[in-house]
Amino acid sequence: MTEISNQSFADVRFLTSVFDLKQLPPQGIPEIAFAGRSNVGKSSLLNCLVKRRNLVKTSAKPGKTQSLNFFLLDNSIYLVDLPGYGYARVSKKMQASWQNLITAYLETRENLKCVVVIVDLRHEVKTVDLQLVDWLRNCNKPYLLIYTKADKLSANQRSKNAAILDAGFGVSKSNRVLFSAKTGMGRDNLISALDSFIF
Ligand SMILES: Nc1nc2c(ncn2[C@@H]2O[C@H](COP(=O)(O)OP(=O)(O)OP(=O)(O)O)[C@@H](O)[C@H]2O)c(=O)[nH]1
Ligand SMILES: [Mg+2]
Repeated sequence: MTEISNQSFADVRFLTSVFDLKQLPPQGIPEIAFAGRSNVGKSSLLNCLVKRRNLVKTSAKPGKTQSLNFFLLDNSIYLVDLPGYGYARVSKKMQASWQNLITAYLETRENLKCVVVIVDLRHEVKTVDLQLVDWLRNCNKPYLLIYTKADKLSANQRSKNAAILDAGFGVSKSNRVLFSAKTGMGRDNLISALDSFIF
């Protein structure tokens, strides 16, 4: 079995972009999906996790990732970068079609071991994020909350904001990770949390 904590990340590659459920790769190996609002830093977190600067395309403009992008780690784990939700400047029709695709994907994918829900540590709980977390709870889907962009706050402000988010989402410290893709803060905690979901 492959533990993420044992990875050198020498073998990680882009596999495929999925725009339609029919295009999903076979389910023989565990899968971890990365979800969150547009521009929150999903793709950056993935790059940081696999120690690549530009494996996953990131952008200062929201709405960069528009399909389910599958990456293959050591031929043994799928990492899936999801399109961001809640970006008002994408047409309603586009938003609805992404939402349908993401929901259908999350509902049907049996090898999905964990949905990593990424939120911005600087912001209060957003309704769309809470809706996703509640929906995952109702479907009994394992999830992990990440509070990212921690580098943008002082240590003091970090703990204050984290406590507010903990209360808003109804999670304890052990169910979330403070993270920064910029400094790598929280990367080790993220990896051990993911390993606990895979096994
Ligand atoms: N300071 C700081 N900036 C970050 C961090 N994570 C992401 N960013 C910046 O936030 C912006 C968006 O990052 P992406 O990783 O493209 O965000 P995304 O969630 O994949 O966005 P979409 O694909 O559009 O939904 C980029 O300008 C990143 O450099 C972080 O931890 N710290
Ligand atoms: Mg992205």
